[in-house]
Amino acid sequence: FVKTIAKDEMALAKKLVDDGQGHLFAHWKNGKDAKKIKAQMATLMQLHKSYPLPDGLLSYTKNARDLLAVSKAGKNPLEGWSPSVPQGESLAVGTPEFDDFESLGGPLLSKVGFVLVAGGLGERLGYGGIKVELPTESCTETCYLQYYIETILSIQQKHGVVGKTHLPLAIMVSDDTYEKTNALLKRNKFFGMDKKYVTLMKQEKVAAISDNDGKIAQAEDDPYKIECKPHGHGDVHSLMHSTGTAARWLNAGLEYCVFFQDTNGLGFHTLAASLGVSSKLNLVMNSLAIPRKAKQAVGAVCQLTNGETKEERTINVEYNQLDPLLRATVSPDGDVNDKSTGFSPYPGNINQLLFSLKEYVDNLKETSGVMAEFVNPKYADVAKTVFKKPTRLECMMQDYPMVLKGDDTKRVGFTSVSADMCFSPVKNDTTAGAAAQASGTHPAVAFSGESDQYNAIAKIMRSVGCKLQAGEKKTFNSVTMVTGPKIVVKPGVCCQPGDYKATFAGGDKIKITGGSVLILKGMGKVVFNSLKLNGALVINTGGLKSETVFDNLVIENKGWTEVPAADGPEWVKMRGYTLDKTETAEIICSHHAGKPYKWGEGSVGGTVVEPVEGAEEDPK
Ligand code: UGB
Repeated sequence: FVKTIAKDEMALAKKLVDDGQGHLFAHWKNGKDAKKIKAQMATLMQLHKSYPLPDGLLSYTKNARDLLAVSKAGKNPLEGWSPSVPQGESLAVGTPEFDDFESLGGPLLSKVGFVLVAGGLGERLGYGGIKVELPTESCTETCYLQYYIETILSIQQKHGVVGKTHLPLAIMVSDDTYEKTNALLKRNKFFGMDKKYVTLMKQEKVAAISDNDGKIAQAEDDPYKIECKPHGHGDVHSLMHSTGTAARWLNAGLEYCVFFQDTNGLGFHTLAASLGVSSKLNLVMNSLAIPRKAKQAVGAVCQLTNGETKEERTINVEYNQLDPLLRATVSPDGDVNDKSTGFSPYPGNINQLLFSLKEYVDNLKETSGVMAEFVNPKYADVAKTVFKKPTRLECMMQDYPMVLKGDDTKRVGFTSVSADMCFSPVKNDTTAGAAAQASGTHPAVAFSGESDQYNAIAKIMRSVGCKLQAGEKKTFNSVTMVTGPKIVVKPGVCCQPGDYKATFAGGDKIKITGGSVLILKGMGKVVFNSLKLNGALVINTGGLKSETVFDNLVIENKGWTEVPAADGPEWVKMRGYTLDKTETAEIICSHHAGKPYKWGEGSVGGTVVEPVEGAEEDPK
């Protein structure tokens, strides 16, 4: 085969044979199938080079053998460790404590780099495209990626930036998501973001393993093809290192970076407050968390103390490992609620992670960002010698505290906020979502993601005194949610809960019925001293220079309602409804020579109203 494959490929093939992978080459026949042999070696080289340890594929198969031996022996990886509640803050929106942390973190917003992990295919959701292209809600049909970028741009425009840089966004993609993510960005001109500040980092797959000896799996129908599988979101740390992204951000003057998931429309309401907690507690890693119900299928953030070495680690313990750990140590009843609170004492991990950038970059230099791996084979026999199908090693981004050293191990904590304010992912298809809701857990479908977004804004508005009626509960695709009032406030108008007080200054003079729709777009400043809304109102607040004060606005029209929809685009079918926009009042604010525009008295039905004078620049 000397003529067919390159020198370095031959060297790798020899090493693999010594590693017990002779089966990968057993079908080769000299002088035949040169093209297929080349393609197979290209895949093996790629797997070899992309694995972030020095011996590449050989390190991978060694790790696989070690972890599979532990799994076969049924050893508990947490043996010897005892859990307790870690340091952190539990906060509620609308309390002085939340406001204090938000004020402390507010000035740090302009020092954050954003990291979106979007390499997952979303198999549980069963959507044909990429998840970040899905609309967050049906009122404005803003997709997730646009929503994230709008948030970053709004923070940048309102809070300024450090030095000469812009607030950057890094997106981890995979073979499954790269092309569509890139095309979505290009088609939409990066949603207004300067493309210089968007970095796409591609994670590579790893080889599937077919037995306890770490044998690399071949595709069933073609021995020249290597079966490959995703390695998990833990790859994001080695990519932040190998692409130089984390170091570049630190050099540009940023101080924090936040990691977030592909479909969570609530993730950023708590960013300033979390930054406040990170700053006050001097944390290197801060997990945004939710109060966790015992046995809920989310991991628990625990402080683990080793009985022998007294070593301490604050880390996520996955829910399936938590119950046995608690039974073996501090709680004979296992994973149960604290009677006084009705919740598990351990905060629930939602995988939104805030890092202090300096320590992060220092640690990446030492560890290259390589996370500890785990393996989860499904065995076909009791002796655990045969797998039902090939398995692979995986790693998770929340396992980062395992690679911390020295005092940094003590600087890990959490910020817990109720889930309705910070976590509503879209992960399940309609059948799984309905089953989840029937069993008492959150459905995590497109309809719930949408309703939770409206309800979170309504909750913030109520916390500043506004009188909002609760909307009707409706059922679509067997999932039931409160559907109103439907309120969308673009981050350019209000980004953090603390911004709402000034916007809805009238407090209880803001009255909105449960079936109403209120949409505030743009980047302008608006102040409502009084608003009565029964219908649909869309206000384009204009650009940064616009300032409009509504003293007494009364809107009464037929508004918008859901109508069941079994057909249409995939994102509509996932919800089971579409919006009938029957009648809308629309106001377009513009800039009035530096003076706030006073709306004064005004009663509007379903017409389009434009305060004239002063052209407004497009916010983007
Ligand atoms: N992701 C990648 O970018 N690459 C990958 O290889 C895999 C995923 P899932 P998961 O939210 O309740 C996590 O699949 O892994 C991205 C936590 O581990 O939606 O099952 C993917 O695109 C768990 O502790 O979640 O579980 C997405 O953006 C709990 O917090 C993100 O990673 C759980 O999320 C999450 O991927 C949860």
